[in-house]
Amino acid sequence: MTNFTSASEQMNVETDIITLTRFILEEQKNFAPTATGELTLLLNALQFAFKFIAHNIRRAELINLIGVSGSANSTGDVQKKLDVIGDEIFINAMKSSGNVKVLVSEEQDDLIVFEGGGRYAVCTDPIDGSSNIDAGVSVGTIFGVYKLKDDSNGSINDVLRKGSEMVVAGYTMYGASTHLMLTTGHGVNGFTLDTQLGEFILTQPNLVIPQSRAIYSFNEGNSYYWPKYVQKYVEDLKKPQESTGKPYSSRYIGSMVADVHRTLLYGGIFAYPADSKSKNGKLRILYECFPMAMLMEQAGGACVNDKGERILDLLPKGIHDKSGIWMGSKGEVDRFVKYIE
Ligand code: P6P
Repeated sequence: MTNFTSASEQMNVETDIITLTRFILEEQKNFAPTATGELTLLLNALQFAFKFIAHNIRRAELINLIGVSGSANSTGDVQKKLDVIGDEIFINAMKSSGNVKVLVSEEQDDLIVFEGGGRYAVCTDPIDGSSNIDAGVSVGTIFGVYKLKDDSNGSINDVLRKGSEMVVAGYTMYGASTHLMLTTGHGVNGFTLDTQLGEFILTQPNLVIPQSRAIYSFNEGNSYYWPKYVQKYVEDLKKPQESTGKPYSSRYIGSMVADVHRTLLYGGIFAYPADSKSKNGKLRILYECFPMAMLMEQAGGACVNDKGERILDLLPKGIHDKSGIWMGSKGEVDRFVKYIE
């Protein structure tokens, strides 16, 4: 048998790429052969929302750069904030999918219950970190999905549930390129948007977070308000470590999606502690803490609150409830938990 070298190999062209659409269908076949396909349709509606938001973010940056933005554009229309654009795109994509019954958005005070069918509830921060966008910092959409309770026609009881009941979670980060990190409960897979193809392509299959890494990511501007045990923990990170003779590195972007993305890929620990100023912390349980916690655990990491309790076991009482959060490499989270009084 002569060695067959395909033309594409000779031209170094990948001819068997896995798109997100193909990946979702294969997941359905592998893990839910008897599924109705509703979740697959929902994931495709999510995919469209990410593509459209990415398109608008790229456009918004261009518009800002050419100075049309301000409070109104050249034709006098009020310039919509990116948060509002992202929220409207998301609401319309979920509503038109016909598979979403309940939607919780950071931008909406109240729950949205759509007319018609739909067996899923989606919790989202449509554009997290948007205050950073003018500085060119990556922002992102964070999302988590619950399947409606069997006896439910869509109510707040479908989302005031433990994070461990989420069936899908992830984020899409809009930066130099658009990255989607997704879990459906079978590990974490990373996709990159090919803007020419208009497809998310599988680029980081079965992503696993390093077990430990000497990187910490907190806003130390709040350290005056931190409990003593947190201050002690961080102080010890700043000393030369026995194992390496070097202190930890500090990395903080101030956009959760960007900080979590780096932590997933490189390892380390990201935290937004609850403290005497913020009381329950700043990050929202349903659409920031839970989705990121599910991703971290599915990637082999860990995620706890300031008492060391597993974030996914928390039960929110309100759709915008907050929690302190510590997440990342299991070795790093375990080290933090030892300091809790
Ligand atoms: P601080 C962005 O506004 C955000 O909600 C998260 O994306 C980010 O992790 C956090 O707030 C940053 O907050 O207080 O450090 O600026």
